[in-house]
Amino acid sequence: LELENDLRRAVEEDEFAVHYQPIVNLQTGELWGMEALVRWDHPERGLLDPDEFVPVAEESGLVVPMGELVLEEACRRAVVWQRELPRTPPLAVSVNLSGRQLRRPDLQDVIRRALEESGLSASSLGLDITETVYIGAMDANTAALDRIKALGVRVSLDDFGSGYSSLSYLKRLPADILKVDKSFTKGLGLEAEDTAIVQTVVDLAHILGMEVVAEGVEVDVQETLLREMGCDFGQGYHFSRPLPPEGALEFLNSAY
Ligand code: G
Ligand code: G
Ligand code: NA
Repeated sequence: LELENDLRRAVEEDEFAVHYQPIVNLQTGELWGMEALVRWDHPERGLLDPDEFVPVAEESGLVVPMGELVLEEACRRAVVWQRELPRTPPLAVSVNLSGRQLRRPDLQDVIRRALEESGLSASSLGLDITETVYIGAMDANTAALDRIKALGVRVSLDDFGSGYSSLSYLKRLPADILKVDKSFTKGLGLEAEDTAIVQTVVDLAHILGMEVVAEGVEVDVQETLLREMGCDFGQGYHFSRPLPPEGALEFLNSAY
């Protein structure tokens, strides 16, 4: 409860920081975009990772105003980066959406406002929803995702394969991108099963018209195998840890 009260204040005072993890185009080697990852700059405890407060934010509903702050910050930041480093295609940014945010009737308005106020083009924004959230209420979530896709933003299914899911939902999933859970990336080149699963997911996603991001790329051999498999994008410590905005700008400068 103390944490919840602290979190309420954090939302009022905007004590959040947003870090950014690069996502790389594996086929060209170019930087493709950045994933926004929230941190809490707690006045006494210092910088906290999401696992220390996102569960409480979820339970209390504070994840809704928190998520709005993160979305607004990420859109503003992406516009600054795109201005400083113009290129084609423009740098993409993606933001995590909680189940609570997805179920809000005003979500479409919140996203539209964040785009308008920042001047970011909808095609530069991606929204990530975790697989377990999606399959928890598939009909309602499909409708919600259709509404936000109508704005022109990209939708990604996050942590694909991490839950007890069935492949049948992919038929109805209105996502542009599948993000393969890092537990599969881990075994690439080491476990024949993981290698086969990732290859199959890449092929299946492509047949269904989606692109694929491999999460948790940590070593060179994983990057090489993923490229050979035709995986579109990679994200992980091999490329970069999540970086504060200044560090992300340095990464951007060095990647261009
Ligand atoms: O940053 P880190 O790698 O520790 O992130 C851990 C998890 O926290 C991520 O998998 C992501 O699902 C969640 N997370 C990070 N940022 C946000 C955010 O802005 N909103 C929500 N709802 N979850 C986030
Ligand atoms: O849940 P989500 O996939 O959105 O969050 C990404 C999480 O994974 C963050 O906590 C981030 O710090 C972590 N992460 C990012 N890259 C790597 C990696 O290469 N290896 C591992 N083990 N974790 C990673
Ligand atoms: Na994510």
